[in-house]
Amino acid sequence: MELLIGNKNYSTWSLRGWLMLKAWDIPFSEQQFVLDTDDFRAQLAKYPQAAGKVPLLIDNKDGDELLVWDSLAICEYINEQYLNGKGWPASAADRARARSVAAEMHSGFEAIRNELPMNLRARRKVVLSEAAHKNIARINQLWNDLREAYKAQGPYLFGEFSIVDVMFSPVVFRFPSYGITLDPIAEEYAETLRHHPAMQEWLELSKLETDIVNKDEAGEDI
Ligand SMILES: N[C@@H](CCC(=O)N[C@@H](CS)C(=O)NCC(=O)O)C(=O)O
Repeated sequence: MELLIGNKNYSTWSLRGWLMLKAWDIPFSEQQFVLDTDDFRAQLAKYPQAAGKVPLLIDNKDGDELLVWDSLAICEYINEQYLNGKGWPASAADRARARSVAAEMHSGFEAIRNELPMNLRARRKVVLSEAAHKNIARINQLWNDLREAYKAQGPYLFGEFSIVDVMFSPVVFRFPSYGITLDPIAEEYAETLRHHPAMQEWLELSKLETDIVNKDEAGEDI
């Protein structure tokens, strides 16, 4: 399999696709492009049936090239084809809850996305809107509630590492850049996810990058 991704410093959606494969040790090769450049657009234009965005997963199966775009679709595909369903919790009730949380993350939190772009190398001060404060409070509440409910089963949101953690992976990387801390239980979870070996690998690789993507630079240096 091949995964097309953007800059590790900035590309939240790329991180999800990459983490989904890395966390479960699924072999793949990666091609990385610099976001917001002509080269990026030209490379993605080679796959007209996809969305022109990263991550884009290409699975070469029996001579056929299967394209999967959109980070959540990639998670579902990997879960179904390579993990025998292990990407979601085991019980139907927990799966329903996990899918609700993953979908809420995937389709919402617009204010955080706009005002706190992932920028791993930055340490910045930002003035947040009320909508962003509400997004942060909702995440704080979700993480506290889930940790409370599943703490006996492991350190992640549903106990064992799952697609829900993959979906929140960029969020735990975003907050330290802007000095945002949560309640102790939620913060402990964020720290656990940041220290997952695959997250640390992404972070280390991001430090080798020097490209600047202006639209993802927010706030003032501290
Ligand atoms: N819903 C998509 C969003 C993907 C997305 O917006 N990717 C950004 C990179 S973080 C991108 O490719 N932007 C390039 C562009 O829009 O030209 C997903 O979940 O994968």
